[in-house]
Amino acid sequence: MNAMTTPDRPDADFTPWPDNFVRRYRERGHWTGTTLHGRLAEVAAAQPDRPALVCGERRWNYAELDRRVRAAAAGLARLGIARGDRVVLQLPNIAEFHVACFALFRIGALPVFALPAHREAELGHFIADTGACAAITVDREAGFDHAAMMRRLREAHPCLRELVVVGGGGDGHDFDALYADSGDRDVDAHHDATAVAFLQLSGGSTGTPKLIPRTHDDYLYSVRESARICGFDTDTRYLCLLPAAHNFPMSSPGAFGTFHAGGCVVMARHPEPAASFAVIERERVTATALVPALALAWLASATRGRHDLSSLRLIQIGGAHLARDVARRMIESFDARLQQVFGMAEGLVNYTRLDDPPDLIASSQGRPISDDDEIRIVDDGDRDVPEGEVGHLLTRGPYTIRGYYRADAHNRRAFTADGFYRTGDRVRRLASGHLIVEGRSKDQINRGGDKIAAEEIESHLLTHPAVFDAALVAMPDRWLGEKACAFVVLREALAPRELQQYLRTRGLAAFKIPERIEIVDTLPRTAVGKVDKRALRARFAPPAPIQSATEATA
Ligand code: AMP
Ligand code: DBH
Repeated sequence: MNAMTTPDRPDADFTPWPDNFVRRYRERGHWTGTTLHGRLAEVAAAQPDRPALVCGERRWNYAELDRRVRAAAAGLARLGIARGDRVVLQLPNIAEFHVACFALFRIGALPVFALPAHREAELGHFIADTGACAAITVDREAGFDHAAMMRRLREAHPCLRELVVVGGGGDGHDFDALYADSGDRDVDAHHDATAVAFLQLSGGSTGTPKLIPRTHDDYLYSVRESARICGFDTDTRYLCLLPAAHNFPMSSPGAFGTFHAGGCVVMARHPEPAASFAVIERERVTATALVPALALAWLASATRGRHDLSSLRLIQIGGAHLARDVARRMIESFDARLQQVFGMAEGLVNYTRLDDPPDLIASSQGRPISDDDEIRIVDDGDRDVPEGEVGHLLTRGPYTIRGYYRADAHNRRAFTADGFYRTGDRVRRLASGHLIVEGRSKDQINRGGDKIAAEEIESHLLTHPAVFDAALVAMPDRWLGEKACAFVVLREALAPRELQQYLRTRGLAAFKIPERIEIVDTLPRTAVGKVDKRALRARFAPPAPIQSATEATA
């Protein structure tokens, strides 16, 4: 436990905005003092009969969603979960994700968002880092027994007292039992919008993943403005295809933006194109968010022409670099508007605007949400580069954090002294304010939107007795954009496959296991003795382009 954390100040590890900024963001109407669950309750009261959430055969209107959120909050409170407690939430894209989320908000407990792909290494770190007292998970997903994993984690981490399992499972509490006999009892809803609402995940570039404390005030601002920019309203039917805990489908405008606008969220448990097209047709979906890898899969899917996708008005693509040519093909191939989204769980989100010319939509990653998003593009010495030139993107604003959770040493590097977040992205800016992402300076692999911190995997590799040195770099991949390749110097013979298997036994998410392992005699070094990753990356040839379904059959 961190000495700074006291029960009455659960978010003492949170770096607040300085007072003059707080005043400014309130005066300008960005921060309204409304909580995320407060907004959901407002919408539910205003339009109880409108559809709110679809999950397979289950359809809930706002009254039903609101009732379940309140009942689940009462149920969680009965388990002793209280204001300020941290609760690990690992669920697939099912309705319970949002019920759990808003129920925890009502209590004032902080969800710690985990991806379904996360395994013991990541979850163990989240639990230890946050002192989580409970976890909410699913019994099985994609053939994996999540409940059993959480039970093992509970044995290893005594702080983790309670386990709630959707679908029941062993000695965990059944999620559905949370709703039971709470009658009309309601928890005394937590009202402090300045408080941290949850801990979001960062892709990270360090040895251990860092957590991102987001407040109700700052997050609701980004959600509200995102919904406005993207034209979400009560007729919006948003398909949540990407993992629901990811910041993009949660808030840009995502599910929260849809709820904010009074629209309907459709949860998709499987992201395959054929299944997505069927759901779009059946549910008359109007908007969805993809990563570039999914956009390629949509283009390549032969099933596209078999479905009526005419309801789809907006396709958002973000999370990783979108090739201009793929953007153009998306514009040509679908009758929906394309929008590029360049965002980060730390805050800043950029959108191409709905009325931007198609060329700008295909070639830029959009401009910031807010006039109060401060953008600096600087050289290695933090000096502003001339307008239009490429540099490191720094940002500060009404929904960008001032510090990671419990990471003082890292915060000194990740933020400037005056509070700008060093995004690690290299960008240039057009006269219109639109940004073009040209690359990155952070030591990270962006595997189709899933971020892999090189240092995290290198340190796992180095725990193997046969490994002397290791460097993880991105190699080009025609579907995912990038995959991870580990260059490894060995002390004794070891097959690459054994090393991959070893990483799996360390309990890492599958997407982080390097697809390729190259055994080398030495790693190249720069003049100052650092591993020369640029030289390692240069060993890969660029990938061949992918044909779309129509081209392939032509
Ligand atoms: P995270 O900090 O884990 O939320 O990941 C955010 C990072 O994803 C950004 O800093 C970028 O490096 C990358 N990213 C997100 N959207 C885009 C995009 N549209 N184009 C290129 N990179 C992106
Ligand atoms: O990659 C991201 O983290 C991201 C992409 C688009 C994001 O957090 C967002 C939009 O909000």
